[in-house]
Amino acid sequence: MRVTQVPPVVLTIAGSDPSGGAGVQADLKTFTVLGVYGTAAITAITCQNTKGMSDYLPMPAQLVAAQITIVVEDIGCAAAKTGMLATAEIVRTVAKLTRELALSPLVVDPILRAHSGGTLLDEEGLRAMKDHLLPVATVVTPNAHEAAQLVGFPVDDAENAARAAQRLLEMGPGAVIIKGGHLREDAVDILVEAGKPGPLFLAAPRLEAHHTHGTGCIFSAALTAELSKGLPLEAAARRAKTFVTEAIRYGLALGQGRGPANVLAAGLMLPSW
Ligand code: PXL
Repeated sequence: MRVTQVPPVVLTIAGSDPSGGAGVQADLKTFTVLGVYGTAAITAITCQNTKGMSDYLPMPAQLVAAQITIVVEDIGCAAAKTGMLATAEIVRTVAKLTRELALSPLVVDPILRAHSGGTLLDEEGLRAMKDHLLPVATVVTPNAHEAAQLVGFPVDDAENAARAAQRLLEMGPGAVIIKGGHLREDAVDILVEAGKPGPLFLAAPRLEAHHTHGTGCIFSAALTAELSKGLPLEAAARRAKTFVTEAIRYGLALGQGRGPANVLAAGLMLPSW
């Protein structure tokens, strides 16, 4: 008899990007390349390509809840992440289900705006994120712009990013990683963890890259995949950073705008994972 070992099951709760570079599509590709089994609850259908987003339709919150529940009750969940949540009601529903279904570890990628500028979560959603979702997150992974909106002061260098990370930690998540891609200097990520001395600075050279569509989603998906394998947070964060750096280095010149970062190349560059 052949015995097949099953990989860890991971869940993404995020929006669909039909161009395949960000959102649920990026998450599932990243999960697959990193050797975990991806499941997905869709929060919104976006209409976008490499040039920008023209429209989106949020799903009813109860349909998001039903997707999560039917999957997790059947095949379980070794780790989960949230991406675009679209409405305050979806944010509150996901927070409630996180408690009820004991979704853990939970990576919260607090998507607020599209790269092209459109709002993906409004003011009420931001409030719900702070009040309900951050307190149940294992780790929250904002970029500098998202961190600034969450804390209410500018975040544009390592010093104020470290202060913002500490402020976000006080909102209740187990840890905070502020991604350095939008800071003025090197692409240094800042990690603070509750109960540990910090902050920790995770450095990487800044790449002159154009094809970067989906990098935020790829980082948080890779982090979720590595956490699902049982890695401690710092080790998982270092791997996720290396993974997304390689995906950016080999970004794909697809479409007429910003092409997608390349998770397949990243997986091939890091085969021992
Ligand atoms: O990169 C943020 C993001 C996340 N999820 C979806 C998106 C975008 C940006 O456009 O479309 C579905």
